[in-house]
Amino acid sequence: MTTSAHSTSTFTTAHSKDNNHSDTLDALIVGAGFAGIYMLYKLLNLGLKVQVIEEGSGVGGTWYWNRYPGARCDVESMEYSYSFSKELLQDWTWSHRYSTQAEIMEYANHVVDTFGLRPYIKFNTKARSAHYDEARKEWEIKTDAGDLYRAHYNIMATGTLSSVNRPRFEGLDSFKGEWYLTGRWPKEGVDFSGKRVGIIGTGSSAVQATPVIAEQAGHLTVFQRTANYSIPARNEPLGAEEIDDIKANYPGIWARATKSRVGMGFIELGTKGALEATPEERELEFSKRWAKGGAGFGAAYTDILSNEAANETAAEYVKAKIREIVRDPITAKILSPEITLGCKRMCIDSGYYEAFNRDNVDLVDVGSAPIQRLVADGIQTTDGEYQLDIIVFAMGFDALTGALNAIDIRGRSGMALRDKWADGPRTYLGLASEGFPNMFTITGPGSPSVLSNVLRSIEHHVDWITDCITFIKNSECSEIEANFTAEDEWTQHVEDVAKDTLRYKCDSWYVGANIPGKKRVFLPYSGGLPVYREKCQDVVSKGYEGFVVS
Ligand code: N01
Repeated sequence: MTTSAHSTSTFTTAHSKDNNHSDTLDALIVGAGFAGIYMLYKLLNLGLKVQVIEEGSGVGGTWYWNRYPGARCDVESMEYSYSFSKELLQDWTWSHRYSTQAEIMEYANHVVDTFGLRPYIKFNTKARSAHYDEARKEWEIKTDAGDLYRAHYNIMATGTLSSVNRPRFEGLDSFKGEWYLTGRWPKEGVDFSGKRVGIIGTGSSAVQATPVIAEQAGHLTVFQRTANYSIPARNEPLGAEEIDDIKANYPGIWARATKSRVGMGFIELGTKGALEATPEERELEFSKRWAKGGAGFGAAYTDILSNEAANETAAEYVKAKIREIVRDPITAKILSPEITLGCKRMCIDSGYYEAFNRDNVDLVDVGSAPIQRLVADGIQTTDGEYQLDIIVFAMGFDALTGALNAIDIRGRSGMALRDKWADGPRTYLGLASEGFPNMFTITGPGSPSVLSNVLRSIEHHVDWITDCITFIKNSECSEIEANFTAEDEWTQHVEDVAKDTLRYKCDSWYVGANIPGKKRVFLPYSGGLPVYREKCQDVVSKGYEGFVVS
């Protein structure tokens, strides 16, 4: 039990600690983020022998590493929460509409300690390889710490946005100042006071970090390659009445989330196309959503992500807001996106555009004058040199496949997952891949994952995997594996559904375009959570159709 001010009680779990990694485990889980934590909870409650290994020294996954200034949730905290335990929902109280990274970490630790999960997690332990031993029908997992685990099931809870896109700039070693990655932020924090700071990137991480660093630094230069859209969060403390109301209505909220394409019960989804509304109606609707803040802005109309003209109406609204907020017209113009709204994930900010009105903040357009190299004193672009003491790289992640491909995963006949996925990930439902029996990927490529409130997708996958393992156990079988045809059809389906969305055409991490050399493939499933859940349920109802159970 933590000493968290958010928590008022302890409740129970029914399992005992009995893990020794020299014995064969029922399951080895890689990663102690939100997926790994819940998977551990479920499997322990099945009475299985389970071990989690985690690279960090604490739980929280991507939240553990992304402790950059301003890091916050951009899904409302009251629903960026586990829904599996009624007691937990009542026991925990979030302080703000969008909570800080620190509070999310408190929550993750609270869950782990409340359910007695910590003894089953080995920290500072990075998975190096996972090889399937066909004769023993077991996975052999080796770690950087020199451990060897054998496990019947190998469950990858490695996260979707966890493998950092590291800077590859020429001259990085010659830079005399300090540099940091938002996705690997030092625990002790960074002192920006009086410093000349540069931040590279203008995605969600940079959009959150910029206003906070601007307040601390002597001077901040934002290096923007592509302008993206950002919607104000309108973050504020949650009132007692609002909290009580939400807590009393959780069943309804989860029911709505289950029916929502994006797994969010709080977001009011528009019911008609943008072009069906008059310009006055649209202005009213966008203004209402802009004033409310958050991701609901993009859900104003049904066709914003499928129809260029509809998209343009929302995009124009945001660009007008940028012109209204940012006093310098040249800066406002550079900040105005030329891309389709939502094709790169929209950002949610607290004072991002306003930060450019500060005297100590400059914007540099490295889209038109690219960064050439880092030099001893800063950054050199084709336009000139910028003198810096600190550089912050907010350049995102090798999304969905990066963390899996970083591990030497080998299935039948020594086949390497990264070779099999060289032309893009091939999965069945984003949960499994042919040739890799008894291996599951929580929120893997080909599942809704990042196109939803990821907590809902995690819970869905973990519940599905738990039911599947129970089925295998009860049927006295020992292996489950996706079959080639089912995987082929699903992989094609993921691509086909994506083609109908505007996101398909744009260069973003959704298609791997942010990583040099990464094959361009639409990574998550864009058919929506309800359709996806139905498909997963259908597979089960038909006796795990598309899987070979032996
Ligand atoms: O990463 P990004 P992020 N030279 O990939 C730029 C989630 N998230 O960490 O667009 C110059 O979005 C790149 O430019 P461009 C959320 O899902 C959630 O910010 O490729 N610039 C871009 O501007 C989000 O979508 C929260 O031209 C370079 C930036 O770096 C996802 O994580 C908070 C460059 C990268 O933006 C990723 O967000 C934070 C180069 N060589 C993140 N290389 C929540 O609040 C890259 N860039 C929950």
